[in-house]
Amino acid sequence: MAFPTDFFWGASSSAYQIEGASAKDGKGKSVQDVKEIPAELPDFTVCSGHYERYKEDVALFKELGLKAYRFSIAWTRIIPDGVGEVNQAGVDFYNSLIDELKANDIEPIVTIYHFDLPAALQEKGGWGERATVDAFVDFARVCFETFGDRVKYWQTINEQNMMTLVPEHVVSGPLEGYPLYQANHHMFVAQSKAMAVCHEVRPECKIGPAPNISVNYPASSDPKDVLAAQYADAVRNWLYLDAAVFGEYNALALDFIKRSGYTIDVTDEDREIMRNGKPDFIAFNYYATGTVGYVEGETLVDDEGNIHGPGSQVDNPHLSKTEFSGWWIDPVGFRNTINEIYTRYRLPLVVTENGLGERDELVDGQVNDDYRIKYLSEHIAQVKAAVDSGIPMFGYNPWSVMDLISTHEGFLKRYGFIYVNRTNDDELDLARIKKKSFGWYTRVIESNGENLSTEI
Ligand code: BGP
Repeated sequence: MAFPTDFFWGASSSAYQIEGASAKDGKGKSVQDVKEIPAELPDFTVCSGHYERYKEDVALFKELGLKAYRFSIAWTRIIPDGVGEVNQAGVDFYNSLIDELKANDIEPIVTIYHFDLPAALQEKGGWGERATVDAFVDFARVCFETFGDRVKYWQTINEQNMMTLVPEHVVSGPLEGYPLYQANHHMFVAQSKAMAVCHEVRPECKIGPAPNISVNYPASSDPKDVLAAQYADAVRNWLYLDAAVFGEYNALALDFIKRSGYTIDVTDEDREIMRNGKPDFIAFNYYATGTVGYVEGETLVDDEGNIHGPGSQVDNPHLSKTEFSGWWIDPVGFRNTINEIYTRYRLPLVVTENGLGERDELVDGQVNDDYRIKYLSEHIAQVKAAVDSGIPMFGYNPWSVMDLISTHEGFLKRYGFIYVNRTNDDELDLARIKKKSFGWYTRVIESNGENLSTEI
């Protein structure tokens, strides 16, 4: 088998990280705009300047050879305070972007919500409040009605699992007293409702969740390590996909939540909503596997069977780490993850993020990112192996299409095929410069994934 001829070779971004223009044309503030940013990092007023330059950018995406582009819609551009009137200028922007993509035969794959909750909703308790569920579903409905004639592929919520496991990243203000797993539950309900609304409003459209999924290996064949890894996987991964696909709580994850002292109020109506909202596919982001060991005292499961945390991560002697972040590099783990997801859920899969963030250097007008070429080549080879083994995968959208603001390091850490000429403290001219990986990815796409050679 080979990649299907209509495989979505794409690339990925998110609104708050790429667009800039964070207060323009009636846009409201999101939690990203109001959160405290360390002095050495840029805020989100400019980012990559994509809001103004989207036409030039889409022309570059076309030259890159993209068949798809995965991006998100800023809730605060469409409904500035999270609820209420629609901001026409925001609608106009996404209409133009989508039309530009379609005119260039690039399929839009749209995330409804990527880490940028309206600040006005956060002030009222954010996802801790049931009112946010209704606000999200109303926003999603506006998206389906307004853009669904051209956007066929939708994702509900980007990395809900990371928002729950690392909440400081997406919740502005103090976390003390934040009802973590109740907020998480509200996102489940919101997601299921949005999937049902999508099918009702636009039966021809497809929709799915977009968590960050990667398997956890047991540190050894010691059954206790295996148990710890099972719990870690349940809490990190399967909780989110079981809720999206089966509309049910994963038993091990629920056990963990309860034993950790969290309470969740789940109503009969919630249960019904979760059972009725079904995804058409699973979108997922993959960066690095984990390895979990049973460590006496600070472990996931102690001798009495008590669960203390999402696992004690240990080193994996078989893998190396990325230079910048120290994340494990594990292409085969990508395939392990794909196999595990498909075996559990039997839905078509699309990769919505995967990639290498490094400190790219612009030297004589060029960026020789051979390390990224190697990383991507090895990871795409595993997608190919998965497709060869019969798993229905319909797209690969590495992070990121161009340099943009990373979640913790601004422009110090870059992922793109296109270099954006700016630093953290100087916006320079925002010129777009094709990296070496740009030409390499073009060739990959032209060969429909057959030519993965790193020589270029
Ligand atoms: C994912 C997010 C993206 C992106 C990416 C890279 O978790 O969905 O928004 O930022 O990770 O992470 P970072 O920017 O921290 O390197």
